[in-house]
Amino acid sequence: MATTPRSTRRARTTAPEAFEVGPGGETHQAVGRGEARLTTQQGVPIADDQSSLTVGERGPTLLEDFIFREKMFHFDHERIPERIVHARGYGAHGHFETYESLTDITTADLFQRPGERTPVFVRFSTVAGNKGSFDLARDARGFAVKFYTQEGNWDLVSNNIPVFFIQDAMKFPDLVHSVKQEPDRGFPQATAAHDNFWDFVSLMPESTHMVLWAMSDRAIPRSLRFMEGFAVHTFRFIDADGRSTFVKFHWKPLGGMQSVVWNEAVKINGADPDHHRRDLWDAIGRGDLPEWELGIQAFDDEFADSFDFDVLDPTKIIPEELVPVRRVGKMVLDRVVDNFFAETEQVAFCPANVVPGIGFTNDPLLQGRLFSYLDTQLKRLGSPNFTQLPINAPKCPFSHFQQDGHMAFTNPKGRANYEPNSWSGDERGPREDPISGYRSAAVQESGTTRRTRPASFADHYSQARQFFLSQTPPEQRHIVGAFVFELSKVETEAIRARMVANLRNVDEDLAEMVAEGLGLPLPERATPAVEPIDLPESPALSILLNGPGSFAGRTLGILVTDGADAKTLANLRDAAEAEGARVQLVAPKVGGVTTSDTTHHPADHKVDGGPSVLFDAVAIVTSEQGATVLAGHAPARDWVTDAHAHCKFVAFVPSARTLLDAAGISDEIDEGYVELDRRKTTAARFLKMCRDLRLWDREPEVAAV
Ligand code: HDE
Repeated sequence: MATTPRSTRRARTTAPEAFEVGPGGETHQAVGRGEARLTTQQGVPIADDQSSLTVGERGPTLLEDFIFREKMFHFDHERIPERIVHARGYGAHGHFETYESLTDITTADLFQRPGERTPVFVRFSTVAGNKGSFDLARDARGFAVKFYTQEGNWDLVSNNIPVFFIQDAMKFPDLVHSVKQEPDRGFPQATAAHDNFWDFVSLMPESTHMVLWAMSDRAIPRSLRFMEGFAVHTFRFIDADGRSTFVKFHWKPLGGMQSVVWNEAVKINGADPDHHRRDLWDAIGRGDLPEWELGIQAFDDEFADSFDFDVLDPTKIIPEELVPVRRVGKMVLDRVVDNFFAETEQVAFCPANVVPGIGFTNDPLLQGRLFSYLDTQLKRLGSPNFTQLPINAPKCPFSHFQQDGHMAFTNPKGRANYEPNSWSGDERGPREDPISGYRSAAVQESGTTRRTRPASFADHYSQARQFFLSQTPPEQRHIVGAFVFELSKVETEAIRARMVANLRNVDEDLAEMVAEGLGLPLPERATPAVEPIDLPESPALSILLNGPGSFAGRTLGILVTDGADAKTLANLRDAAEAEGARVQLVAPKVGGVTTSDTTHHPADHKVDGGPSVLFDAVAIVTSEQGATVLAGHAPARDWVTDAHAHCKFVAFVPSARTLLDAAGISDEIDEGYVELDRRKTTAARFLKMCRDLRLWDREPEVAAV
């Protein structure tokens, strides 16, 4: 066979083509790998990358081996400090489309023209865990969005919980120290279930509201695609006349909200620690694009003055029933990253990155954040020029006199590096823009300097109570279960008792159930700074009352064996596709199975690699013989008992009863089960049933949850 000579087969190596423009208009530094010749960083072609340079066959390595030294030197410096919080994250690109013009309340350029698209980059994260921790930790999720607008970058750095643990940035280092691993032993990580965290929050009544959210299913989302986002603080919109309107920002997932149950989260973390990032990657890859609407709650001083709570207090929400959320645009994530490090790791968000038309308030937590993020980026990214990294650089023209420093890539030409200057033409450099340049809201301030909390921040329990009472019974059960689980990991009984004493101010039943679950005598009620009041329930706070009503974007896991009925399997696949859902096959061997019609189907997982916790609903399509084999296989029995215990909808062929028997659940078959026959309508009925996501009525019956 004729072979191409090596020298012509390989692409000629050229100097790295510095920057390449991506589909979203962003720039990547392109170092082509494909067919290129392997070189050093200096561009020197490498003949042998397998062995270092030694004296003789078994002799010492030579210091002159610049190829080895360069490779090892660079490797030694590959890591940068992980984020002090939100270390574990995952990012994706997309765009934001404006629905309607908001010219009446803001000059923010991205909100002026309906239909206009602004590129975005989003990074989701957990808060407490280190970079290598697991995705399904019980934790708030970061939801940071960078809008590359035509008037500069706007970072909306949000969480999936609308309130925060503390009211003043001064307490942030204490909060974070308490939740992260304990300093003497270096564990536990990625969990708040330990003494230091509960010691801190039980001494800080202001954290109670957020603690309730953190113990709810909001803290264990099924997918990053199925959770809300909130910017927490009250911000300002500023109009062309400098007038400002208060605004709170919300993200509403168009896929509907959904969470998992705790027992499931624990198992997902073992089965697939990357569950959320894989889910996002897969969804974008298959074109099932995640979407959120951006909502605003806009209000004026009059509302702020009449509201029961201080709109500057970040431990409070404004119920949606009081100020409805107006949906002003839609974000679609349509592209995964090319390089995790360059984009997800190096992206630098900062709440101080606002654009003309958006401003701050005096929320003391927000004011502290305005300092912290820039400061931490310098430490993490090592140079004030991190803004020049392609993921951080604006996509609109920018021009300033800041210069030099480590790794300065965009270096202006010309003489002037100051202003005012009297140079002209290309020499003069940029000038201020008094018309459309950034202007802060004109706000009158006066007062005596002091360290204090305003009296208007003093009610720490009423909204926590409102949150608890607004939940459906299964959600309330989950909150109780979460408190019992977390506090049972606390070794010091006095801390458990102090927390339950606080909970008595939220709801007596809640406190009693938690005390009972801990085997703790009910402690005296903690004395609140302000007696809580009863607020109207807010249905918007429940996940289950705001479910998707659809199985679209969800995954049906089908347990299959050789000899399974081909028609039943095809019916399920068709019904799932019609519903917009995805199917994954789980088989005894990942090589797959051969169905009754002799068709071979590769599997997505083998049984213990694809436990049912990875799916939203399950089906069992086995042959008689296959079911008998699975019945003797512990992971297969767990597969069905877990699906049952996690209240999932289950479809099964009659022959699968052998497996259900062995798993001990044949007597517990309820209205969440569908026995499959060979009719398309039965499969369709099952998929329709799955729109409810879970059969919560089963929950009280199953001890495992
Ligand atoms: Fe952050 N936060 N934070 N935070 N935060 C950081 O900045 C901080 C707070 C949030 O994906 C850090 O670049 C202080 C609230 C997200 O890169 C740091 C206070 C909310 C992310 C920091 C808060 C957030 C961060 C760590 C209280 C919801 C990840 C690394 C005064 C509205 C962004 C970094 C990403 C990251 C400080 C409270 C959201 C240390 C001081 C409230 C989503 O600067």
